[in-house]
Amino acid sequence: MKITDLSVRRFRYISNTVRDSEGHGHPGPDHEAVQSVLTIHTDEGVEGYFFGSPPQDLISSLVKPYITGEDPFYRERIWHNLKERQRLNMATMSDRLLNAVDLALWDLAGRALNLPVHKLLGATRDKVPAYASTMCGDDIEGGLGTPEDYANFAAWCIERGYPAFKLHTWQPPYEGAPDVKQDIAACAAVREVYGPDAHLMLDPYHYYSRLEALYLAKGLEKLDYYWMEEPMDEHSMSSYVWLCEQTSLPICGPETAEGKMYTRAEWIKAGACDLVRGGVGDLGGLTPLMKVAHLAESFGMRMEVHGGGPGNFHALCAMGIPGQYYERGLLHPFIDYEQPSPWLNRLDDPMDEEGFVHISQLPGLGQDINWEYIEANLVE
Ligand code: LLH
Ligand code: MG
Repeated sequence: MKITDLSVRRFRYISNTVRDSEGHGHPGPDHEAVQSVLTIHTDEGVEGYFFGSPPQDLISSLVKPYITGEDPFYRERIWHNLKERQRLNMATMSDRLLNAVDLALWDLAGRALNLPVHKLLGATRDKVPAYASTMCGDDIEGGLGTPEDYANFAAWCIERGYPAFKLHTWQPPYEGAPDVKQDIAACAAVREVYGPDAHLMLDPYHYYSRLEALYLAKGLEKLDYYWMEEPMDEHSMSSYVWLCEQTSLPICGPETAEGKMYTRAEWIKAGACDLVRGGVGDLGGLTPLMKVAHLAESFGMRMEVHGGGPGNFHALCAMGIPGQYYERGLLHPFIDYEQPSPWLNRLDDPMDEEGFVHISQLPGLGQDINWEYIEANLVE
């Protein structure tokens, strides 16, 4: 089989999420937005898909020349070739671009062999417990504006079945943010609601100082939190070593630091994290995510996968030392997460009443795509 072409189709949909000036998502009025789907075509008619593709011009100029004519089953070779081209194309050839191509190739392989991706990888399970992962704090009345709002939302999440809960707290541009005392107040309010035994996590503002991060860690030790992620700029690995040496609270990272599996190896070696982190989007695909999962396993460490979506979910269903939770969200009292995106016929991560998300058994990434919707809403 040979790759013959890569194409990107764009289509309209109605979104209820808006971005603040720092790029964080929050609920907002319904408005028209555009989604895109990358298709990898082959000479045998089998295709692979990825939603959220970078634009066609980047795919055409940076990817197409290098992978047209390749056998799509040579994912590892393709990924390495693209990774090595990043060096002279830093500004344009992002890990997110690599992720789009890599996931479309995994999808294609699964469709060609009629197997879901977790079974191609070597599956360990078909369901994973989820934690409720909130959007970042806001100033919306009845939203996520106060510690009490987080407590009220936590009560709703318990009812829905989530066994665990992670707060993303307030960040600029919200007035008064960031504020470590307000973060701890919100974490205390959620502990109160979830009770003493539940697993609770915090993901605060990402640019606190060392002393602010330590203040948070000490507060969370008292509240018996399960982990904290990314309280400081992850480019300063020494700051994370410093933090880990002074707290018994598990520190989970790195999440957004560049450098794929190489960075994760350095963090493990330096003692900069207790739980390893990364997702398909951060690392450049499922191919490198599985390398990091195996790296973590080799050091007897758990890897907690960043973010949801089919690539991350299939990885979680194929890990030796399993990541404990699937990150479901981002959630908010005013967003109906149970409603599938209009281009899908069903959710990628349906959750039962006990808080388990169940992996799709459809071939490839397992998405049930509504092509009729996509065709009817194409943007020229
Ligand atoms: O900053 C945000 O919007 C969130 O932190 C987001 O990146 C989220 O995906 C995350 O960090 N999850 O762990
Ligand atoms: Mg995070």
